[in-house]
Amino acid sequence: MADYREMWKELGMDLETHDQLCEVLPMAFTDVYLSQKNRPENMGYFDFVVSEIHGVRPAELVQAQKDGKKVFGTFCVYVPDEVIFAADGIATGLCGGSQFWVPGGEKVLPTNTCPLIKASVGARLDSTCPFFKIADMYIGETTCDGKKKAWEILGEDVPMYVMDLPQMKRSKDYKAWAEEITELKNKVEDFTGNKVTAEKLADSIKLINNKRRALDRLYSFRKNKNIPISGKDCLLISQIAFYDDPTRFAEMTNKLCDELEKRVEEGVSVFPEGTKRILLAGTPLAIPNWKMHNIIETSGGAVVCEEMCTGTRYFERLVDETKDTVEEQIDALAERYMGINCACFTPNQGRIDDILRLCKEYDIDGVIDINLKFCNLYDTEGFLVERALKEAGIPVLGIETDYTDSDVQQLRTRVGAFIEMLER
Ligand code: BJ8
Repeated sequence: MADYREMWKELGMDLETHDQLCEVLPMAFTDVYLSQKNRPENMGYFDFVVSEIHGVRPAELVQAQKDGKKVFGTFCVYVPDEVIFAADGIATGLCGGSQFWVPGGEKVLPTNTCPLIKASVGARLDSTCPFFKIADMYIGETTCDGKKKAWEILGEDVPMYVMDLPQMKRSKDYKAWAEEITELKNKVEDFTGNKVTAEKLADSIKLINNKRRALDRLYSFRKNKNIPISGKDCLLISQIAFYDDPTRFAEMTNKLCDELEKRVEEGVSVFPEGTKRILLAGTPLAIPNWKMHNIIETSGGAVVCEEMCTGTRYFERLVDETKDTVEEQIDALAERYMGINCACFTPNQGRIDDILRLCKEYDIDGVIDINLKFCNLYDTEGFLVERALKEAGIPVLGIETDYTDSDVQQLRTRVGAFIEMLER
């Protein structure tokens, strides 16, 4: 990584502790990623972004702030980035995916909080992540209890705005979410000093839809019998999607897709014939959480789809681009975002239908249902998900894990045995 110490210092980061993170991350990346054979050449861009993870994009954000822009940190795929970009703001995902930050979160949160929340709070309070220091405002949401309470703690440290997400999907809930999006628009307009016009919102709807189209295209190649890209690489791209510049991200993902198109024509696969096709369902895998993909893909499986927020929940379905008043555009946003099926909704049959549909589309041999430890929502919903899969005759393995490496050997044994029993 180039030298960004001056920037980190100016951001008020704890440089000494941050150095420790900078030492371990490249090793983990080399072990998990660079050891793969026959990777697409155009993964080079994404490798570069990760190798400079705390440098290159943060430097762009700092420059944007010097040019008068505001940066908004988000934690959930229900928060509509379109509104932020339409006010000339920049949205960046902030979810923490490293055990490195968990002890910092545990200083203020109960131990039995999910690692994603603990890592996110720890990254901010310990000042060891530039993204958390750069964001001028955080946008939280009322999804799970852990997050709701974490916002109150983070809100003492940084301006925090919380969107009230409905927990059911009746027509009045769609209306309520449209109202919340309108209030977000007002807040963002106040904070940036920029008006969200219909023209600007139309542009940002296209901007974010293009990112979704690129990811959808990427995922479509994984439906092939010959799989031209590993699940690990696709996960990395999904994770980068949350914080990279959206225009450049879509461009680089499409460039990679052009290469994958050729690979498919030539019948290139990064996995040997007969490798079992796995769908991962469940809680999100925030960067740099590559643990499960690495275990599966070094145990005779190929991850070909993630029914996760770092996966299909992030990009499936576009926002209607044909509306031309702000009010109609906000309704279109509400419609698209309320179509996401997170376990925080009740009832949530839509998510089970999604998983069954994805199993068909991606020709799945087995599903691994992953739950981040202490996520009560996905853990409880796991019962219904796993029952539906069994009824459909699709083998499923439920796994609960966290960000530590302490269960890797045990998981390897369980995943290995599961893949072994899958028939083709
Ligand atoms: S839309 S999955 S990003 S809420 S894993 S913090 S739910 S205790 S991350 Fe999520 Fe939005 Fe839903 Fe997606 Fe809470 Fe569960 Fe932790 Fe979670």
